[in-house]
Amino acid sequence: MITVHHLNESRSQRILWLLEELGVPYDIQFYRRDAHSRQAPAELQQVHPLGKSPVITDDGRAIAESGAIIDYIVRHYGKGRLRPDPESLDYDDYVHWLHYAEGSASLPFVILPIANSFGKMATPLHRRVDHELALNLGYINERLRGRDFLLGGALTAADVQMSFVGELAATFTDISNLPELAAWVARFQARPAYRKAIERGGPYAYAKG
Ligand SMILES: N[C@@H](CCC(=O)N[C@@H](CS)C(=O)NCC(=O)O)C(=O)O
Repeated sequence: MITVHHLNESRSQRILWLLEELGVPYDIQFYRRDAHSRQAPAELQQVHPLGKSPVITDDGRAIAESGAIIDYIVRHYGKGRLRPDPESLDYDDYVHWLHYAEGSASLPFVILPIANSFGKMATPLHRRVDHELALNLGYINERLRGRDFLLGGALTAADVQMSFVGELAATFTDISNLPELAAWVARFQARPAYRKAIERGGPYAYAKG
């Protein structure tokens, strides 16, 4: 059975959500962030050398990186669900969103708190971060125009992977001028499987409502 090594208030929440959407049984091993530094406890390094979350273990193997974990779960347990046909053009888009989430879209959110901690000294950095946020969030908003989910009318695992970016945007930026993005976050957060994953994973500040 899959074990999700789950750090509170973290990207591993979306792995719990994916497993709930697929109805795949799983165990959770809980880890708590240090209250001051927000870092993961050292025990997580015994599961995977990077010591980050999410990590899953399955059949004696540890798999790290959200995108790789999502791809693994969909391939091994999805039975063709939550992804387009691999022979279709949509599949290329699906792979784009799976990689884009952590490859580019989340980067300005990693830099933002660092820039904030430098105060006025970081003004040039802030300008760049603001530019990247506007560029990336605008791109996601446009993609969602006329679509309920990133690939069209139905949720795919690409939405699950991108959900953390949407939640960071809704939490740390003003998305009132990005109505498609705001509606998408509200739409996926209302799903029963999403709510169930929070019941199992514990408090999650990025969940609204
Ligand atoms: N790109 C990685 C990011 C992993 C990551 O940085 N996870 C954060 C939680 S959201 C973490 O473990 N932070 C605690 C730490 O760095 O000690 C992924 O998507 O899996």
